[in-house]
Amino acid sequence: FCSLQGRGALVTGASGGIGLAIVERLAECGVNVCIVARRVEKLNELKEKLETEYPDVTIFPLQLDVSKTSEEEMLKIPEKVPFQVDILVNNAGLALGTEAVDTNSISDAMTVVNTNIMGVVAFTRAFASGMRERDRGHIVNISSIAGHEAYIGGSIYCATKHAVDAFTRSARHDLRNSKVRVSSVSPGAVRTDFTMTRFKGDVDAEAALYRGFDPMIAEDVADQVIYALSRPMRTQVCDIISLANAQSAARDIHRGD
Ligand code: 8X3
Repeated sequence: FCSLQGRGALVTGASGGIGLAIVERLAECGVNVCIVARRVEKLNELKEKLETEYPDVTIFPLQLDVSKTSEEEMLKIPEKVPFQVDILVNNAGLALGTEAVDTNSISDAMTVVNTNIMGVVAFTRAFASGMRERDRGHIVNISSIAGHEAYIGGSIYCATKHAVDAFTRSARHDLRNSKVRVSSVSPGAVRTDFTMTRFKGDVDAEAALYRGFDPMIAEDVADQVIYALSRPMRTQVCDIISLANAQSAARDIHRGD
């Protein structure tokens, strides 16, 4: 199942949630991983933990905030990584608030747009050129069911994930004349710190969203990423859409209480 040993990957948003689970699964598969996040302490801890657990694997921490990185610096990242990156997982993303379009915060919206869209654009630009040159590579964008649906209070987040979906499909067009593959993974309800960030620390709102059903966990999404990466070269997984068992749409959830 896991035929990825010895390869090199870069995962953004690697310090927690789905990103962390992806890094752990990649390391378990023998993949060297460049782990990118804004918080460097978490990255150093993760490096130590995974290199102890998987002595044959190199974990390379890279502290970076896309919104504060120049184009020149972005394009230099591939040279900084001590192994060739042929797997790029654009995972970093967030939602901030659930306000309606007439009351939401423009600065929060800018942060979400920058991370969710510009992060994907910038990392893809930085790594896709080398992938094309080597005629080898796989870009996996972590999207969301919000890339396929729009729901109350989700305007900015849903807009950014629709953008990720369109960008992923255009990238597949642009790279069709190379062996570089482009996939997205679009999960519904997964329980991670994501929702606490979205609700800005409102514990009750977080608990209410996950009340009475069994959400997916980060490892479920990591398995989907490994599935897409480990298909034979002739196959390009386009998008994996998944929902929690009790979910039939982003905000249609059967709660058994
Ligand atoms: C987050 C999942 O359902 O809140 O990507 O859009 S959802």
